[in-house]
Amino acid sequence: MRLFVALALPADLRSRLCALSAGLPGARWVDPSNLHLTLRFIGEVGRHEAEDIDAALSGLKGKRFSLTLAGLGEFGDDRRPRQLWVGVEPNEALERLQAKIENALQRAGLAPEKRKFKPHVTLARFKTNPGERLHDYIVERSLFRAAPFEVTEFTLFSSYLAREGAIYAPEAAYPLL
Ligand code: 3AM
Repeated sequence: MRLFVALALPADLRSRLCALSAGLPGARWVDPSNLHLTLRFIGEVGRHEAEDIDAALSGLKGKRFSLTLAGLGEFGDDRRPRQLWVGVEPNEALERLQAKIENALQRAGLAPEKRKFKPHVTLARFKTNPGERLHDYIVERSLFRAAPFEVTEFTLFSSYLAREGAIYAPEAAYPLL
């Protein structure tokens, strides 16, 4: 199975993000039920490895915290934009949780993640390059700020690539105290 660790988002927040998901030609909007904040991409693993990962994450002790989504940005460059995302206000607790997850996964035998953690919620990927429209879209919504929400758990998701696109399923949730 293909796995990743993420924060699931409350329904009202997903609705709020959904309201942003329009008005950009070439955008392939993420399905509202799929909106999430990735903490660690894991990739394809076998059953035993998945069990080790679950055990490592179950043993992790983390604290609840509040998180606010704000601002928009893109990954990629002007010639080839890859992802449109909503950002996160600076959040030490989130960084700490992510570092603990990274540690736990390395103890479970995974190779270290080399890429720096850039917290974001992907809103869209691109079928074609929207060009200037993408820049305008981001600038027009730059003051976007959602209400803070309480992060009380993190989730191990499986990702299944279906013909209609990715289907994400929560496999296990780990409470924060
Ligand atoms: O959270 P976002 O949407 O940015 O793009 C995939 C998605 O990121 C990313 O993992 C998240 C859950 O699927 N992803 C997919 N393949 C990846 C890979 N090989 C990857 N991230 C890193 N390496």
